[in-house]
Amino acid sequence: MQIAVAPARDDLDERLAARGLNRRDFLKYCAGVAAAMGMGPSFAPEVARAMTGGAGRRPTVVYLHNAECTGCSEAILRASDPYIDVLLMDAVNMVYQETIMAAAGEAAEKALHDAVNGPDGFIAIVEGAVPTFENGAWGKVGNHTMLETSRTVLTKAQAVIAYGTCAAYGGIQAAAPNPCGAKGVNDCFKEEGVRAVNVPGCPPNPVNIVGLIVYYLKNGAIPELDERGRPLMFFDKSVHEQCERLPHFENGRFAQSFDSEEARKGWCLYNLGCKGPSTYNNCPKVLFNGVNWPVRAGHPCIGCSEPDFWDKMTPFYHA
Ligand code: FSX
Ligand code: SF4
Ligand code: F3S
Repeated sequence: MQIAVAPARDDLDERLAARGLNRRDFLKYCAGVAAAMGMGPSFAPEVARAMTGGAGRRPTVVYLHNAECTGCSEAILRASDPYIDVLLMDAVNMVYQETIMAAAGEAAEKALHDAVNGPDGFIAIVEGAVPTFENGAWGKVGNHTMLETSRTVLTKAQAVIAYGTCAAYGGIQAAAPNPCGAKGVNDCFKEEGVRAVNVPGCPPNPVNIVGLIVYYLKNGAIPELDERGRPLMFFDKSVHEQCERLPHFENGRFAQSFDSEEARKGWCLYNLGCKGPSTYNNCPKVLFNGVNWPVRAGHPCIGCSEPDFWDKMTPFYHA
């Protein structure tokens, strides 16, 4: 289903000033989002326009929380850049988000009901896995099971984004022995017609969901996905291929312990358990908060954006 896109407005400076933001810093952030999307710096003004509502109508967004640690929301809310607030407030109409919304009780329930049954449609973002055993009794919000609410909301959404590895593939809840029958969104609702775009990571990099929403706003459609439902523009390369320690790997220079001089000198962490060669994500290129990523900080990649990484990528350490 397509999302309507209206012509761009051109009052970026005014809209930024209204939020007390500096144009130069904002455009720098937008250039980072453009780079993550595989575009050059000249695309930054397009990103800026989309993020400040210039791409047209503001789609209604419903954001559900299922079984998870809320680290995905935290990654957004604690981001060093304030611009996600801009996106959420200016470019989309976020009507339901259990972590940050002011409404509670019946008012919150009504906001959700109205959005889901409104004439203009909506985008759903899901965080967390869906508990399925015993008819979903293992997870409830507002006295409705997560299974029931997710089914009602996601089957009506124009587009669904599974944000974080738990929503995408089940994550830690689905790790053996998976006592609540947790499943990722597509696994749970594919037969009911739901086709979620997966933005995995535990937590995901917020730049990837910003880039995805910008793409939606500009194109009115979802980008090309890999066989695991992830946008290729963010997940087409392995962590290993983009890693700054790769020259050490290629020359056989492997750190043998975390506290070694070799580890500090930036030698490869493969012998300490690094799963970068079998993990697809853009961490080395995009960085978290534009500052760092696990392997640069001296920690092996544990494969957090891959399905079943708690079972398939363990043990995480070989030290
Ligand atoms: Fe999962 Fe998100 Fe990991 Fe946590 O909610 S992807 S456990 S960072 O927070 O879903
Ligand atoms: Fe690959 Fe990990 Fe070594 Fe980097 S540290 S080169 S990702 S194995
Ligand atoms: Fe996750 Fe590996 Fe990136 S653990 S954060 S995919 S470096």
